[in-house]
Parts: sequence; C-alpha cells; structure tokens
Amino acid sequence: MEEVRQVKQRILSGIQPTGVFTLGNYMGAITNWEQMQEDYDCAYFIADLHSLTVRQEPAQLRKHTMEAFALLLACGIDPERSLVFVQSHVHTHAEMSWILNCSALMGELGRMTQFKDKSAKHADNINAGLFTYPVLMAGDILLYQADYVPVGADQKQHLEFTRDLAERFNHFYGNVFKVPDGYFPKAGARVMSLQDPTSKMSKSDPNPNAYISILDDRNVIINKFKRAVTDSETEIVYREGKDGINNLITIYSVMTGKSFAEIEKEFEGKGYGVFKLAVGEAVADKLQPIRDEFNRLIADKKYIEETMAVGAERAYKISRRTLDKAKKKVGLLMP
Ligand code: ATP
Ligand code: LTN
Repeated sequence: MEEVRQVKQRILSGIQPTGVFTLGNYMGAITNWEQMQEDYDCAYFIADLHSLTVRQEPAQLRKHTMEAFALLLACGIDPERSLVFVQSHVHTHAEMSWILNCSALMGELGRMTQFKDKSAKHADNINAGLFTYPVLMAGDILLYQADYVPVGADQKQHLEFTRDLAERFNHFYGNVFKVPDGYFPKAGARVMSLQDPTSKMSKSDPNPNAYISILDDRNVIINKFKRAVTDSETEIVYREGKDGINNLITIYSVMTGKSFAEIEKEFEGKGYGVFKLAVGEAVADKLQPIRDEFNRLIADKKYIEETMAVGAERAYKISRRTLDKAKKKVGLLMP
C-alpha cells in the first residue's frame, strides 16, 4: 500500500544578536520554536541585518552573532531537524527587501510603534534602516512561504504589515507569496521588566536588574527576582493592577507548567519573599542545562561555523525560488 506523505506546514522566525537572550525571548519565542520542531518544517535565523538599525560595535556584533547561534542550539533548536542560519549569510534577504520596499508605503511604516519607540530611544540615529525594518522582516518571512511566524506580542504589528504587503504585491503582480499568520504563546507573549513591570523585558535595557539573561548564574537569577518590583499588598493573586505579581505568576507558570489557580493556592498565606524565591529557583533550574550546553558549544567554533555554512546553503536554495519568481513578476529581465 502506498504511504500518503503529509507535507508539513512551514514555520519561520528570527531573533536579533543584540545581546544574550533574556527570559522574555525564551518564554515569548524560543520555547515555542523548540516545541514546534516536532510538527512543523521549521526555519530559524539570527537577524543580524536587523540589528544594524541600532548602532553596534562591530567586534561585539560578531561575538553576539556567534553566541546567539550557539544559544539557539543550546535551547534545543536542532540543526538536523530545522533550518538554522544567519540572515546576512543569505543574500536573497537583502535583495527581496529592496523589491518589497518599492511596494511598502511611507504612511504605514510611519505608524509602526517599534519605529516610534526606537526613534525616541536613539534620537541621534534615526536611520532609514530603522524605518524600513519591517520590510526586511516581511522579506525574511515571505521568501520561505511561511505558514506561521511564532513571535512575542511586540511583533504583532509587523506581522500585520507583512500580511498587507504580501496581499498588495500578489494583487498587483500575481500570486507569489503565501500570506502568513502570526503565532503567539498563550502565556509569556509579553514578559515584563523586573524593575518596571509596565514595560517589556528587553535585552538592550541599560539596567541588568530589569532582565534575566538566560546565561545568568543561579545566584544572580535568584537575587534579581528578590529585587523585583511588586506592590505594597501581600496577596499572591493574578489581578488587574498587580503588574509585578502578575508577571511573576506568569513566569512561574511557564517554568513549572502549573496553572494560575494552582499557583495562587500553593502560595496562599505566604509572603512575597517566599514566592519570589520560588520563582527564582524555578527559573534557575530550567536555565541550568541551557547554560551548560551553551558553554560546551561556544568552545567548538569549528562546529558552529560549519553548521552556519550548511544552514546558509540550504536557506539560499529555498529562498532563491521565491526571489526569482518575484523578480520575474515585477518585470526584471532575468539573466
Ligand atoms: P532588543 O532589546 O534588542 O530590541 P528584544 O529583547 O526585544 O531585543 P528581539 O530580538 O527583538 O528581542 O526579539 C526576539 C523574539 O523575542 C521576538 O519574537 C520577540 O517578540 C520576543 N520577545 C522579546 N522580548 C520579549 C518579552 N519581553 N516577552 C515576550 N517575548 C519577547
Ligand atoms: N523583528 C523581529 C526579529 C525578526 C523576525 C523576522 C521575526 C527579524 N525578521 C522574521 C520573525 C520573522 C524581532 O523579534 N524583533
């Protein structure tokens, strides 16, 4: 009897090499990426071109890119099962971005909240790349005909833009791109800063107490949670207005698999100090094997470089098909 082969749907996502990943990146994106490898055809990459939109020290960027790649592998992204590569190693991304730039509108790009936030943060360097950042991102996604894009909540607007751009392009030039859907985690889509629970945890925050880096030592992790900003009440319940505690409950829930109700029960009548320690320990336990694996991988530069090269070659082959199709459709004379 002939076996019916089910073609898997494609997942694609990227992360910038702007520093060591935080618990926010891990909960909002990478845990999902790891789990999705089971059921989907996955592609994950280090978005180094995107990171150039904020001034980077060149030697640091090279170091961070190697580290980010090793971190993905350490978090369980398996290069045998998934396509893993560095964005700038695959030149189709920059080329696709130019063609898409010519279909993107100034008005829609000007409405992007990330552009507004980053322009305010880096007022001395509001470069054109920061403005067209979502176009490069749309190209990353559309080149691979991705079905789903797993990202944190902060990227929702960029995904909406990608869908609009794909539909517009397909409308003018004929069907080239699959229109992708976002994929957001149920819990952990927006992990908040430990120092200001009304703003998101970010790896480029100048205050290291605001975030947990996934390579932080056990003691550092526990101390950061002990210092986490909460409120002046005593009750451990998930409730509107208790941003700090809500954030800690969410983190503890994702780390342990316990529901919010179970957590509220577990800590009924106990103080914030006890709860913060439990959260710190749960996070430290979860991250320990990742740290060990990272230390092993980062010492093997040759393996990392070889894995990057294999990924880049495969990514090029896949993405070239879409790029060529788009080039033909817009009327570029093919050599
Ligand atoms: P930067 O601080 O340099 O802007 P970042 O920490 O926001 O970086 P990115 O590389 O831009 O991280 O994002 C990588 C992935 O992690 C994206 O899918 C993003 O949505 C997700 N992510 C980032 N921060 C958080 C957060 N606090 N909570 C949940 N998901 C997050
Ligand atoms: N902008 C994303 C990183 C990114 C991305 C992508 C995510 C660049 N290209 C394509 C998903 C798909 C961010 O996380 N800040």
